[in-house]
Amino acid sequence: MSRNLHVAAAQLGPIQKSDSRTEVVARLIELLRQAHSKKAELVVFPELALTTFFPRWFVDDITEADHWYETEMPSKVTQPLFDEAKKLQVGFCLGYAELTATNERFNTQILVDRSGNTVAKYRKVHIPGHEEHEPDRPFQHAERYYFTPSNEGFGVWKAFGGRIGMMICNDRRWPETYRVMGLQGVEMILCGYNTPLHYVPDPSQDVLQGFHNALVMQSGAYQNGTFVVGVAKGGIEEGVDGLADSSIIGPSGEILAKTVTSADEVITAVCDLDWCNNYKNTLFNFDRYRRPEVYGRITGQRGTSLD
Ligand code: CDT
Repeated sequence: MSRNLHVAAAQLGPIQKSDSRTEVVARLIELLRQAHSKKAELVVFPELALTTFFPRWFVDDITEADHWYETEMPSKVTQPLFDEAKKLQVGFCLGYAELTATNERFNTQILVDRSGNTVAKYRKVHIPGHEEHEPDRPFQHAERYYFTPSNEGFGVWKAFGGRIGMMICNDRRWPETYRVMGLQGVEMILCGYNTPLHYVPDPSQDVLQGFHNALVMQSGAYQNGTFVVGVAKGGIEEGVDGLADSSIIGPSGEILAKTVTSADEVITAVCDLDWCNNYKNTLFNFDRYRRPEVYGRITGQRGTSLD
C-alpha cells in the first residue's frame, strides 16, 4: 500500500516593486499549469508570493504600506488563480500579507484544495528582523514592524490524503516548529521563504545561507518523519539577492528534488506519505522514546538562563 501525493514546489524569481498583482497572478497561473502538466496535485508557492518583499523598506506611517496587504482572499485580482486551480483540479499553498477587518497584520499562508476551496490558514509565528527603522543598513528587514506574530501556533490539517502542516520562512529555523507539528502526526510541511543572501547583523553567515536552509529543513524532516517542501522567492529583487534552492525533502532527510535556477521554476516529487511511518514507528517513535518530563525548559522559558 502506498499513499502517493504528487507535490510541486513553484519557485518564484524576483517580483519588483513596479510589478502589478495582475502580472504576478499570471505568473502563478503559468507555474500552476506547468505543475499540472507534470501531474502535480498540490502546488506550493513562496512566502509573500503576490508582491515584492516590502519589509525591506520602512515607512513612518504604516498605513502607507496598506496596498501591500490583502484584505480578502480570494479577491478580484487573485480569483483567476483559484478558478484555474479548480479547473485543473490542482490544490495550492499561497503566502501573502494579510490585513484583517480588525486592522491586524499577519504574514499568512493558505492551503487551497483541488476544488479551489481554502481549507486551512496559517499565520507566521516566528517574525525575524527588527521593529524600528535602521537607517545604516543597506536594506531593511522590518518584518517585526509590518507583522504581528501569530499566537495560533502550528496546526496540522487532514487534506490531500494525508496530514499537512504549514510554516513560513524563519519558522523553518526553529526545531519547535517541526516538533509541534510532529506531535500532531504531520506528514508534509509546506514552507515558503524570502531569504536575503546578505545577513546584515553577521555577514559571515552569507556564504552559509544555502547550507543553513538545507540543514534546518532536512533535519526537521528526518527528526519528525515528515516530508518538507521549501519554496523560495529568489533572485535579485530590488537590488537584494535572495536565496533560491527550493527543495522537496523526504522523511529520511534526503533531498528528492531541488531547483537549479533563481527564476520561476517548478520541481516535483511523488511523495509516498506512508514512508513517514518508517521513521515515526522506529527511531522517532515519540510515544516510546520521548522524555517530555525533562523538556520543561522548552516551554517554560524564552531566552537562555545562566543560573
Ligand atoms: N522572511 C524571512 O523570515 N526571512 C528570514 C531572513 C533572516 S532574518 C533577517 C529567514 O529566516 O530566512
